[in-house]
Amino acid sequence: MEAPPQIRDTLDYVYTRTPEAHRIAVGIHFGTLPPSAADDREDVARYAAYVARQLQPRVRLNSNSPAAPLRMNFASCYVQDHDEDSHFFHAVAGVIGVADGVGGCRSAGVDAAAFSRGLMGNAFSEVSASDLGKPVCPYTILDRAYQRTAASGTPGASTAVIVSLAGKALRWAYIGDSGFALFRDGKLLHRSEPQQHYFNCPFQLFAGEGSHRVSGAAVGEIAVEEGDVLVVASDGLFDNVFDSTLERTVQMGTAFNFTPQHMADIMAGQAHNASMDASKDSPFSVAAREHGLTCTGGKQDDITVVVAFVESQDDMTTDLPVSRLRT
Ligand SMILES: [Mn+2]
Repeated sequence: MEAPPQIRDTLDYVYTRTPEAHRIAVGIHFGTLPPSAADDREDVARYAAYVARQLQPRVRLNSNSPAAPLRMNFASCYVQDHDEDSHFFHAVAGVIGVADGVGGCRSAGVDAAAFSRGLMGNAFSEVSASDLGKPVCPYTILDRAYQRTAASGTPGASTAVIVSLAGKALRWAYIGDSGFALFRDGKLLHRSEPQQHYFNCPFQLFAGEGSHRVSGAAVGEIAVEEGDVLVVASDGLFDNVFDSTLERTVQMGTAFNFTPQHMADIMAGQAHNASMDASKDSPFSVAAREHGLTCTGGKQDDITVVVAFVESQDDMTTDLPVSRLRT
């Protein structure tokens, strides 16, 4: 399997700094090993277990300054298929958005990327125009972005998720199966539950008469700590990569001091690998069979991955990243 070009720098970094067992354990073996070679290697399993043990319990560097304010250090990776995903992160406000244009519109001759791009472009400008000293409410941002996108007559439909860091809490609002996963000490702590009408038909936002579909958004918040790892992504990630693999990647990445960019690239690469592999099960194929469908392999799709490390604002070792809008 060829690796997508945008992740090759990260692969070079990882290949020169990690043992082979690490790469196999995380599922990074683009073009070098058949995926099946990784399955039964005892050294790989032992190695993965060793790394996982090192992370528990985590040494809490900020234990003597629990009041230190938090910030997020982000990066994103996008591997396109039909190029209908869109995303942003706003570094100062601490807000991430991911939207996934609904491909079903394509057959009707509609630009299936229009609504997702409109949503994220409008959400980014809403965040930029907000009082950056104050916490951002994801529901409000999603609602305003939806109103503006719908009012401009934008065609198509989209799922969307907005996540913000407000003090010590992570807040979210999402529609459909764009979502997020939060990891602490290398373990999945919280994961969004996709909203769908029926299998493979997610809730979605679109302009329509008298509609106000943002009111159906799932909203919530959870306390975060320094060292937590947040992954916000389209279903191109979550349908192709099992939570257990994401956990292993977070564990290995922590052990080897991956940056958010490394982690986002590796996760997107894993999803791309799985999406092109017709022989191995994916979360999508497992779910499809539970719904009585015949299905194996991954699901080809746009893959958007935004990774954010929750850091202490006292940690001056890294500059805050530059905000990004990808429409
Ligand atoms: Mn998708």
